[in-house]
Amino acid sequence: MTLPLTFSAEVAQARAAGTPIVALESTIITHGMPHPQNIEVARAVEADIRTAGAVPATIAVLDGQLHIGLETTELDALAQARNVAKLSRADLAACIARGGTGATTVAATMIAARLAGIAVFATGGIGGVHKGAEDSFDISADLMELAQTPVTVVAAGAKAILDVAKTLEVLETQGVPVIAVGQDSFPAFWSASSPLKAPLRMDDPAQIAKAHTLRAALGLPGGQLVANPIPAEDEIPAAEMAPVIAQAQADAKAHGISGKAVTPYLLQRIFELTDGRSLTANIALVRNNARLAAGIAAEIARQAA
Ligand code: PSU
Ligand code: MN
Repeated sequence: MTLPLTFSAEVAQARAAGTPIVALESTIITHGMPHPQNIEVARAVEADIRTAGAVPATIAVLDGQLHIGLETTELDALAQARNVAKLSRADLAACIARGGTGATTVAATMIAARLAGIAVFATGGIGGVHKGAEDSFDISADLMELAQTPVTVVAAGAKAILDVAKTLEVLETQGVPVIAVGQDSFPAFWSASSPLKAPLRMDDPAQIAKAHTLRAALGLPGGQLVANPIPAEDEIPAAEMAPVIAQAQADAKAHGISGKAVTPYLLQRIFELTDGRSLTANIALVRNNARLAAGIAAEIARQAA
């Protein structure tokens, strides 16, 4: 059986020419941000990657085809579409089998990136262990994906809506390298730092690229989590975010939100409670991650040549 893979014209050309490619997820577009900011961000992030000398590959399932890179019209349509499925590891094959359309999470984007030979992927924040997971068992499949799929994921840490300490514990158990960039502390998404120290620190993209390649050479499965703090001028201090997060969580509980709906609900509620400031910070950190990811992808390509 041949996989129904479709490459955008730009990605097909980059693959032929050996230009570094950076994968991008689509759940952040369909479930993580409101329209029209979502399409503006999606376009800006792609442009940032091109400016940095790499080619963006936004990943999604459209009518049963796994797309590696979206054409402009496809990206526009996805950003406006309603009721798009959120696809993680468990959902990818079923969506393709049905001829459906869905946006890929971090886990599903990693799977697609590996299939396409893309080593580096930029996003906002990974999913993780939710607060209260000891009762809900809500742990994102993103963590187990990092343990088994060899893609380096650049994120601004884990969203502070999660139990970040437990998230780091699961990543350690799963053998996932968690590498902070430019600081010792693990970043907290909207805030540049957290009270938690990251297990590893590397400030040089070339070293991160080398570690990526060395994992494969050592026969280790899985990827790396590169934790890139939001630029200081764009952050919302953790003390300001804490009550907002608590309020959003209480609202989620009161409304009985569960499963896949939890993360999108919390992000939307936090957007409302901060009068949009959370989104402004979110945009800044994703673009910052895209630039670093392009640098790491270029180094991986250079070191392989
Ligand atoms: N980070 C964001 N916005 C998002 C997400 C992460 O800034 O929308 C999405 C990612 O796609 C991530 C997913 O993989 O949330 C995690 O969802 P869950 O907790 O249901 O696994
Ligand atoms: Mn979950």
